[in-house]
This record gives sequence, structure tokens and C-alpha cells, in this order.
Amino acid sequence: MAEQFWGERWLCSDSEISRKYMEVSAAKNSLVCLAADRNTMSGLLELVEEVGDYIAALKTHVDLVDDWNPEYWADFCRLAREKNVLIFEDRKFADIGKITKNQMGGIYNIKGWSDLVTAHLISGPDIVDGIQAAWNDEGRIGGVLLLAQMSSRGNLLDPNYTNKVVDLGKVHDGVFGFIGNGSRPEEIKSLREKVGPDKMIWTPGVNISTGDGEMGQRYGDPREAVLAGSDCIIVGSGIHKSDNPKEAAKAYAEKSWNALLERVI
Ligand code: 5BU
Repeated sequence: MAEQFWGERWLCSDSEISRKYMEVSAAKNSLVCLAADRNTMSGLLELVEEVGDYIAALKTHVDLVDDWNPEYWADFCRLAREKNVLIFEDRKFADIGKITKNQMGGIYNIKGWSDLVTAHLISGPDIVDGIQAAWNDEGRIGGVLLLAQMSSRGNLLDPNYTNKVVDLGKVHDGVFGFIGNGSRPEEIKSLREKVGPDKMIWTPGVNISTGDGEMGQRYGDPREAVLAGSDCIIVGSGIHKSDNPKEAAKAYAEKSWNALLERVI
């Protein structure tokens, strides 16, 4: 079923985790990854309960939760699985391979519950092997999203750096895809040209209300991001700070899905 909506992305992809994402998104008619940036476990659980049916992935920052503990987190992950969403820890790893492998463990034990994680490629390609080795030790599979661009004002990921990340990431099986700048469709378009059809581009910095956000964040339009080549819009405050998170999640799901149909047709 996913193939008819995803076209060449489906045909070119032989990654289990990419196909899983495409299947989940097709089942839910949503290309939304919720950035679940709430500081309490009760706030997180309530949010996923409310919007879980309208999102395809759930992005976490495990280290910003005030009352985090392993039991609460296990409940949260169980709920996410029940809602059929991929769990994506936006950890932005950046260390050398062997340390990153160990950082997938520790008290948060990211390797035990994440399906996706983010990493910078600043330290070189072994970081991807380190992350994959950690999932492998756990008997799990996962995918790395490399930061090729960022949404924040003044970031240092210039086009030359982006090209290097794409060149290295494109040929690595452990790389699920790339983070692109959701606030600038022209940047997404040029990233898609470099990446080609087979890997994912996921984009933060997306909001129905476009323009500048807090502390240097910038926002672009969901439909434009998908038409430019984004496969998943990462939306945080647009949903979790809305007066009605459920309706907001539905609206983002509809916009992103219609844009995919428009793109493929
Ligand atoms: P917002 O509330 O929609 O602005 O949340 C955006 C989320 O995406 C937040 O969790 C950030 O950590 C994350 N993010 C981002 O905003 N920009 C980036 O370039 C990357 C991640 Br990478």
C-alpha cells in the first residue's frame, strides 16, 4: 500500500526502517513527527495519548524531562508502540565512534528503545558505526539521521559542509537519512537534489504560522517543505503548545499528507 503513495522513495529504498516509516505514514495519512518537548512524564503521556493517532513518529529529548525515571519511560515507550509510531531520540550525538556507542547506553539506554537518532558528522563517519554497533548489541535495528542542515538562524552548517555530510551519508547503510532545514524550501530542494531519491529527508522548523520563532528558531510552511522534498515534517510547539493539540496534529497530518499526494502525482 505504501508504494503507491511514496513512489520512487519506496522503490529505491531497501532499508527496513525506511519502509516501516513509509508504511506507518501511509496507514495514518500523516507525515508528522511530533517533537514532544514537554518537561514532565505526565505531560508527555497525555500528549501521546491525545495525538498519537495522527503522527507517524515521536521525537524525544530524553534529557530534558524533570521527573524522568526508567519505569515511566518504559510506559511512555509502550504507549508510543501501541499508537504505532517510530520513536526518535534527537540526541545529536557528535563524539568519536566508541564513545557514541557507549552514550547509546548509560542511564537513558537510548539503544534499548529508539528506532532513530540524530548525529552530527563533525567527528567523521565512525560515529554511525558506533551507533549501529550499540543497536546491534541490543538485537535491535535503527537508523541514523545525519544533520545536513539546521533550522536555527546563524548555524554553521554551510553548503560545503552539507555536501560532505551527504556524500558520506549517502553510501552508508546505517544512515536512514538527513535532517534538512524545514524553514527554507529552497534549501530542502537543493538538499534533495544532492541526496537523490533513496534516503529520507526529515525537516524541523515547520509551523503553519511561518516566520521567526523563539531564540533563533525559524519556521517554514508544512506543504512547501514536503513539495520541496521533505519526507517528514517535525513539528513541536505547533502541536504541543496549541490550545487543542489533537486538532493541531490532525491539521498538520492533513497538510503534510496532501502535499505528498501532490508531490507524487
Ligand atoms: P518547535 O517547537 O517546532 O520549534 O520544535 C522543534 C524541535 O526540532 C525541537 O525539538 C528541536 O530540538 C528540533 N530541531 C530543530 O528545531 N532544528 C534543528 O535544526 C534540529 C532539531 Br537538528
